[in-house]
Amino acid sequence: MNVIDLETRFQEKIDSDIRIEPRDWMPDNYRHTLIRQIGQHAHSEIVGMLPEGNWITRAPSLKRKVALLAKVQDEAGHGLYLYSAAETLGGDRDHMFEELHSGKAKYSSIFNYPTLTWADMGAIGWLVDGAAIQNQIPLCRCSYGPYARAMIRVCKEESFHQRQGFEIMTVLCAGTPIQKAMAQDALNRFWWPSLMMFGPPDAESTHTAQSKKWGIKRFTNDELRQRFVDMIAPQADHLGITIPDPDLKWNEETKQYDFGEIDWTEFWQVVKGHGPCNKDRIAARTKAWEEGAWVREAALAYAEKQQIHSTTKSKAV
Ligand code: BYC
Repeated sequence: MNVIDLETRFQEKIDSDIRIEPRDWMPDNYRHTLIRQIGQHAHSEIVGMLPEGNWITRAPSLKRKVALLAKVQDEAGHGLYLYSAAETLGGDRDHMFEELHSGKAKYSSIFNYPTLTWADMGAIGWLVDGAAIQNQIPLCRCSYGPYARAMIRVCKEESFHQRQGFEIMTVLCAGTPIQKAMAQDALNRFWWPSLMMFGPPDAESTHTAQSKKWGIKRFTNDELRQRFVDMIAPQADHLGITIPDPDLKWNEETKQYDFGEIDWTEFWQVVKGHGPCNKDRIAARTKAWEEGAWVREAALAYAEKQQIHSTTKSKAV
């Protein structure tokens, strides 16, 4: 079969909602697009542990500490599933780490903002995990099997995280005036960066059209961003805090919220490595990688020893 026939058959499978599995034929660019997106997603989970990890020792009670610790551990787990999913496509894990540490690989812009108060843990759970769910639920129907299956468990855990964040915000908003002000301040700082998580506007998105054709993305960046605004606006009303956007208002005709212009210059600055915490995040990951070298060496030595042991045993049988 020639490449054109293979591509036609591949697209027919996608159009009939038949999953693509690791051993199936796929166009090179489909493979590269997935390795890129899954790799960036994995890095986002791993770097995403840092702003929250910053608060584990300062969580206000044992209960809060345990819950935050579990959330950060879940994120490590998501990163590991995702690196494994990228490996099923031929992605090389060490190479992906090298790209992260050299600043070449992207990860979500949101994690380059600092977490200044405990209320930021509420805002991240509520908004950042809320945005992650909007973006990732459609990925459970992604055309590539291992990515779609990984997303099912990730989404279950993310929705638990979002509830946890909303509960922190609920307690703060029902607390003292100072606590409520902290919640408002966290919303003020995380609102616009959360909207940026969905990526550039559709008109400027380089990959959306092809990724939709291939069933990797089911919705555009702007469609998902709009759903997020529509979900969060009533929740902010319920909490009694104000979204920092004077243009945000319900539109009776479209049955959606209209909202203000996003600062795309800020977005691209952060994506290109010039956000408030980019350098700290990369430095923290590089340090962890270097300090973990002995663990990787020990695990490798153990695996090699086990392999020699099982080969000798099977020869004896
Ligand atoms: N930040 O053509 P576009 C999480 C890049 S983790 C940085 O629209 P695409 C969580 C984009 O990569 C959240 N870069 O791209 C973890 C592309 O650059 P390249 C992460 C961004 O791929 C812990 C260029 O801009 N979620 O949820 O079609 C705790 C053009 O964009 C960003 C995922 O990764 C950004 N915000 O769409 C809590 C989900 N946006 O590669 C929560 C999976 C865009 O050409 N990923 N760029 O150099 C996706 O769904 C898609 O990759 C995106 C972007 C919607 C993010």
